[in-house]
Amino acid sequence: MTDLWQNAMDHAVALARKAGSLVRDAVQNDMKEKFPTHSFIGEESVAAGEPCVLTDNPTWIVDPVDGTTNFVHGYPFVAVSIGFAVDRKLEFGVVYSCIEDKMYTARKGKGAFCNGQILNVSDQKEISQSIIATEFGSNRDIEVVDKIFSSMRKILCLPIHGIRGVGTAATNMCLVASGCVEAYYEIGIHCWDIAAGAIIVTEAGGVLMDVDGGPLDLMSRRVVAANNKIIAERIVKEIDAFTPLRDDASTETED
Ligand code: LIP
Repeated sequence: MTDLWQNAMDHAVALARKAGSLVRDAVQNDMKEKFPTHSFIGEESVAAGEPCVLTDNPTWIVDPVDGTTNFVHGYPFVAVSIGFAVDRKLEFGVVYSCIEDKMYTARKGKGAFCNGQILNVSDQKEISQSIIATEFGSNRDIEVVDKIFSSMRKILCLPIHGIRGVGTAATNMCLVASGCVEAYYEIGIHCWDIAAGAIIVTEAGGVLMDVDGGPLDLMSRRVVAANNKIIAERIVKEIDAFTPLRDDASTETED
């Protein structure tokens, strides 16, 4: 019996690996062939030592598997996240929540959609009636963990209706765009986790900002995405902000 389950698990791991590499190849290689003059920022390419710098050149910002931990454990929220920026501004975003088979899309000035249905953020203005999404992230440094808990504690006790998080930043942002949660915030994410979701949120009528209330900086690894400014600014007041190493820290170029 033990061997039988071990076989099943080995099969699941092999299947997951196959699916992951299919997605990776499709997203990265196909795009490089089709748009050879475009720039490319992706989780895997940056891990392989390629630069992570946003220039005016048309740039694909891609996470083939957002929710890697979910993917490995079979937790059913995994997304393909593809953002596209020109002149450092997002033009469109596509997030495919694979297990749910939900295709979220948004193009600048043209609205946001899920499987073709238009998306609108929630119209809730009362923080006490809101659900807020966030994540614990992957940093296990005790000071960082304390700040994450302290922010959550303060936000929970405002009070709010609840805290949620599905383990993928891209999907959390699409849930803001869908009106299911009022806001999502996180410190420690990367540009490829949030680029596509960012334009999906704004095209659904939402707002983006930094965790200190300033404008969102895609490379800063900090984000607040909310249905409106009132909710976003209320959350910002409770966040114990910290500053992770920027995504472009080692590759910054002069303008
Ligand atoms: C993950 C995010 C998740 C966040 C993790 C990580 P990955 O992306 O989507 O929400 O909490 O810190 O960045 O690594 O699965 O692509």
